Amino acid sequence: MSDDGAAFDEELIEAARKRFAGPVEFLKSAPALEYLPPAEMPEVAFAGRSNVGKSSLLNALVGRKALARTSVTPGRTQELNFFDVGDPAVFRLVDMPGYGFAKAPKDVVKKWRFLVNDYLRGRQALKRALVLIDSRHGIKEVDREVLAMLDKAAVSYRLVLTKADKVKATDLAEVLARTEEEARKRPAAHPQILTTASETGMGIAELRAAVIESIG
Ligand SMILES: Nc1nc2c(ncn2[C@@H]2O[C@H](COP(=O)(O)OP(=O)(O)O)[C@@H](O)[C@H]2O)c(=O)[nH]1
Ligand SMILES: [Mg+2]
Repeated sequence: MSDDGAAFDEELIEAARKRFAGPVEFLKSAPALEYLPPAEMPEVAFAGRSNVGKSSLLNALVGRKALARTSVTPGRTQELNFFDVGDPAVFRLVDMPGYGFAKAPKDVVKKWRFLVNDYLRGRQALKRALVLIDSRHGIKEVDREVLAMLDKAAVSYRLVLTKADKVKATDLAEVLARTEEEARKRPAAHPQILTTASETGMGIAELRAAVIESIG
């Protein structure tokens, strides 16, 4: 089992903490490609199955209760949400619409695929995607479709386990090992997995560092 904390030095952890303690502001929602903001600074995108804990993780990242809305009705937010970090902004966080919700109508799934594919392809500003995986479930088939999209678009991504507080240590070690093994086989995946829990703050400092590291 890897020690994720060891992957980032103290200086980076501290710089990341400071950066996220500063201003983070909602910029805009893009329901379609023509509404994307200009690609004028680096972007780091967050993706994951609906209910994976993405909104909670974004809120924990910036230390706020309500930057991103938690538990809105799945499928309601079929848009990319952009947040400016820093004032003046130095990079952007992109909250991608959740996928894989059970009752999604076909046209919604199709719209998701088009929007995400359009965004991923040829977005120079996109430095890395963080793909969230529920610690209780590990990588699912629907996640693999998204990972395949990222591999194909050659977008560098890192897998992040969420809700680690919900599983026993032995199960967590097992899901981490399985996830690492799969990441090693995927061309655009970072080999190191982050383990997080918004609920307890586990791995949040490292996640901040991973974001800062990815924008270079
Ligand atoms: N125990 C625990 N619950 C979490 C954690 N993160 C999110 N949740 C819960 O999981 C549900 C879905 O979270 P949300 O952030 O809305 O997921 P999203 O649909 O991916 O944005 C909510 O009920 C959260 O309170 C976590 O780290 N630990
Ligand atoms: Mg959400």
